[in-house]
Amino acid sequence: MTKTIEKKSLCRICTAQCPIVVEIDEAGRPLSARGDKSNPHSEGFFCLKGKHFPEMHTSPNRLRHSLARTAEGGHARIDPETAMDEIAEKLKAILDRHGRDAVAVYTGTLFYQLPQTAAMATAFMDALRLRLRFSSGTIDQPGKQVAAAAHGQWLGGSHVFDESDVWMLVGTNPLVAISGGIPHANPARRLERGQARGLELIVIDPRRTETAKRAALHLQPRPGSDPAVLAGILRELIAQDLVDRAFVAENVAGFEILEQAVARFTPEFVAARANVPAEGIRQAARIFGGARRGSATAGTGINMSGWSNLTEYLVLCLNSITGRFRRAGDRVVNPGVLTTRRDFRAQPLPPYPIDGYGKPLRSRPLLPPAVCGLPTSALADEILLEGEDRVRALITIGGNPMRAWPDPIRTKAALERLELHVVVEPRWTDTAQLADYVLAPKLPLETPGSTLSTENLFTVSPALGYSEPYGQYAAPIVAPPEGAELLEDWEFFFGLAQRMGLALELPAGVFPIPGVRTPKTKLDMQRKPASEEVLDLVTKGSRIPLERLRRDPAKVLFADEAPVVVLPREAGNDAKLDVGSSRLLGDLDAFVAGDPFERAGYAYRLVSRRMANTFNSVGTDIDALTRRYGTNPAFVHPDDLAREGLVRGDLVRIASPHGEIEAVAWPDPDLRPGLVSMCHCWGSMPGRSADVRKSGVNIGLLISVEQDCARFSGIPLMSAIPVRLARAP
Ligand SMILES: Nc1nc2c(c(=O)[nH]1)N[C@H]1C(S)=C(S)[C@@H](COP(=O)(O)OP(=O)(O)OC[C@H]3O[C@@H](n4cnc5c(=O)[nH]c(N)nc54)[C@H](O)[C@@H]3O)O[C@H]1N2
Ligand SMILES: Nc1nc2c(c(=O)[nH]1)N[C@H]1C(S)=C(S)[C@@H](COP(=O)(O)OP(=O)(O)OC[C@H]3O[C@@H](n4cnc5c(=O)[nH]c(N)nc54)[C@H](O)[C@@H]3O)O[C@H]1N2
Ligand code: SF4
Ligand SMILES: [Mo]
Repeated sequence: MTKTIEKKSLCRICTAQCPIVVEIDEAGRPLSARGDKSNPHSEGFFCLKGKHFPEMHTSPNRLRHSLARTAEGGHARIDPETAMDEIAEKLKAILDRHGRDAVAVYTGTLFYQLPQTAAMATAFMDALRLRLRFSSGTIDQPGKQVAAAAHGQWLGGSHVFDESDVWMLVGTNPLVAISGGIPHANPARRLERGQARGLELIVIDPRRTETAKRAALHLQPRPGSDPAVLAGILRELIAQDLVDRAFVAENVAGFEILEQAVARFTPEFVAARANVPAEGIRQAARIFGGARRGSATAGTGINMSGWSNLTEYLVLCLNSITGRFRRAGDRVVNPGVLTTRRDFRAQPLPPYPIDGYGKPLRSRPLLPPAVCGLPTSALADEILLEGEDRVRALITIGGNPMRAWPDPIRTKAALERLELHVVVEPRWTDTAQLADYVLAPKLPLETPGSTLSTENLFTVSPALGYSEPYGQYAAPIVAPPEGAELLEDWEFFFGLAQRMGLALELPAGVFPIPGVRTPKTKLDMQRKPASEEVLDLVTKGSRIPLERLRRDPAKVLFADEAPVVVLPREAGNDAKLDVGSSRLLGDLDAFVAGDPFERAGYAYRLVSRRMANTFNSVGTDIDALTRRYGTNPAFVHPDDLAREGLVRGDLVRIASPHGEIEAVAWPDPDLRPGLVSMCHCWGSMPGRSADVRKSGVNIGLLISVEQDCARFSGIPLMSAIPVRLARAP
């Protein structure tokens, strides 16, 4: 028997960042992982993906060195220093010739798991004064930033799950996505404990999800009809006198406007539009408004089904008119561990502009850049649209555009058109295969890390981030594979900056904190800092110094520190939250006028969903993770399958007004009839023949980036897509 040792770390596949124990063999190779049962925050929680996280470090498919495109069109090994020399020179030439708008950066989901990289890349883009920054955020939940801008944010913090007696989840399935909504660490157990305490869970989802099955009330609306459901609940809260009048009088503007805007959403009207029982709307209001503490929060489902901004805004209104916030003198449950030390105050950050942040993209003249960032759905067009000032160079990091961006045919054409595409990526993805340079990074077990990214998620929405003062440092515990020549992701940005003569100022944190000035550090560009140093700078000014976490890795909870309480409103401050934003509530008129996404001849709607064992495109190439279905099946209600003459395993042709795919049919009795539910980020390169039973299919082929895109963010219709089904010939 070979001897193995065990070391602790954090899984970095998804934002749950579960504490894990990694088994390492005599040669220092990580073999497998399990949840860390001794960790008081997660209590051993982890998932099957996490078990295979170490293998991603040793997999023969992992890129062990960087690659550059050859004159013949293939790729050949290049050492990273030479690659950076060449890339810096090419970037400089493009910038000199065409200006800064010829260069764009796309940061994907994995990017935000790497605090040092997020900070260094931001410093690099700032130093370049780079305007064209795109992220996966605008094809995810961009309505959150839009709604927060229109509504304002409460600087005292919201109620957290563990203390709440009601919780409402709209278009999110945290028991599978483990992505917030219910705190990441062990959401099922937290829910169980909450319910034992009396918490009532309300879920609004057209699918009877793993989370919905445990709800006190599950409303299963037609997809895309959430504005009706939420407006109906708001109206009932007011009708049943469940509004926190004192909180509203002091802190909320626009109440009468909201009251008027939702007046037409009687339970009967909602029942007809959303196809949920009228009594369910009354009951939801009774449960939500009757509780003392709680929150409503939303996920990708409602952001992708056409009414992203409006729905997220109505969710915020629900929380505000019921006063679901911490008040002066309340103890702050999580004052932060690794994030910048800050005050909590019982006052709002007042609304700020939704859009008008610079000039519109060439390809989207009617879409002024908004607070959620530039529309990633438009990036392919920015590359393709002819003109002197088109995008010619792209840096992609922590993302996989060929799988993730809507309309992969257009994406492929765009990526092929680029003069320079640099991809920082550990796998030989479809995207990497189209790149000019692929820089192979070290992976998390090989580099120092921390929980900062996930902690920082509180800035994105209430009910995200950690619900207790938890923080952890993760030391590098293994060396990269023998013979590998790898850089840490952040080193690439530092290396480019050095070569381009840029002076970098490194910001602390991963996402900016509303109302807080982030500490910044000027870097000595002559000397590359050590990774640990960068981590120190990224956590500079934190409430608990990172050094304490390094010194005592067993201590990960800091509830015993001096309590932090919410301060009273500053004298003379009369800021208010706004629940009467005409720019957002105006969408209710368009909504009432009819369903703009309906198309004659397309009887079904395809809704988005996540599968438990893969994370976006990560894991779709690992047998142990794809075994259950082998593919991303098209889940359909058994009655619908029967009507279409299909049985499990048949190939079904799914057509939208934009495109067509073939998928493997799979019965799902938990689905509302009339729907197809499918997971994204599968499939193969467009134009290459592949077996959908093995490679799956890219549902982005059904999505148009030109039609049915939301205001402000440009997020396309990625759920509730009208489709028709037919047996594949
Ligand atoms: N295992 C796993 N975990 C993941 C991911 C993964 O791929 N796999 N991806 C990660 C990422 S990038 C993200 S952003 C998060 C997302 O986390 P979530 O937002 O929780 O994602 P889903 O689990 O897809 O849940 C979305 C739900 O919305 C429902 N839905 C679809 N259309 C509508 C609609 O019109 N109205 C309503 N009310 N509901 C609708 C779907 O049925 C689905 O249950 O998950 C993260 N976690
Ligand atoms: N049709 C449809 N499309 C969707 C969605 C949907 O529901 N339906 N969901 C959308 C959502 S919510 C999102 S967030 C996007 C996801 O969009 P992306 O973020 O673009 O896609 P991912 O597959 O998550 O890409 C992550 C990449 O990071 C790489 N990676 C892993 N570890 C590291 C590392 O340490 N360093 C570096 N540099 N790279 C690493 C992985 O190998 C992977 O290729 O997709 C969106 N697309
Ligand atoms: S939920 Fe699974 S994939 Fe996500 S961090 Fe935990 S173990 Fe890793
Ligand atoms: Mo996402």
